[in-house]
Amino acid sequence: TLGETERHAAAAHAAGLVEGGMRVGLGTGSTVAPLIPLLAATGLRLRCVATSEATARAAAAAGLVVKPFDTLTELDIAIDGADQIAPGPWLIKGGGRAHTREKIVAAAARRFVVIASHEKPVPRLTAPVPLELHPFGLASTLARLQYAVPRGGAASPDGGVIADWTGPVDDPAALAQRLDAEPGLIAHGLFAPSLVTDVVVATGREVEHTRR
Ligand code: DER
Repeated sequence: TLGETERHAAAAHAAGLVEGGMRVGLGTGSTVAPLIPLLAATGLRLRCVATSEATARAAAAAGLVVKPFDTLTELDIAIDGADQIAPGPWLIKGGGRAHTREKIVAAAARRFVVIASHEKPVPRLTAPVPLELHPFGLASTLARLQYAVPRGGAASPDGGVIADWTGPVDDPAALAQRLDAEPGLIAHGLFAPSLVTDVVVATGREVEHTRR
């Protein structure tokens, strides 16, 4: 399908940025999925950390060396998808419930490369913004964040409750600041421009790579 072609093209472009010996952060989701076999096929000696159990399993199955999450203090490169990419670039991530580890990995990486198919760039971010809320005090957190709606389903592997901010996202910086001030919040899915070094968007087979 067009989506598969675009996800593969973006992933293949990002795989070309990875060099032997690198410490690589692997994101989570369907755009990262084709990246994993492509990285394995390079035969390069890599040390990877995964942002979810699903990614860890896929990477190990492909023959990549996956290290425990916190054994690597700094990463040379991290590659991940996004739900939405707005000018800045501001991202919304967390559709796959992995944004807490994804943000930690993005922040630990010297280079954070976002890979996306053509529908991800948007003129402005819109709800939902994924949240991970601490289970302790959940009721009081939800009372304060009146737009936060628990998503249901399994808790995050880190024990948090996945919820979604359904309110306005007109000013992502202001919303990120408000969410960061919430004691019961573990992480939110707004990724600020300071985290992102490269955006790789595929439209058909055409890849546009924007570096900051
Ligand atoms: O949940 C996540 O953060 C994913 O990385 C998401 O933002 C992108 O998932 P996709 O590549 O399946 O669209």
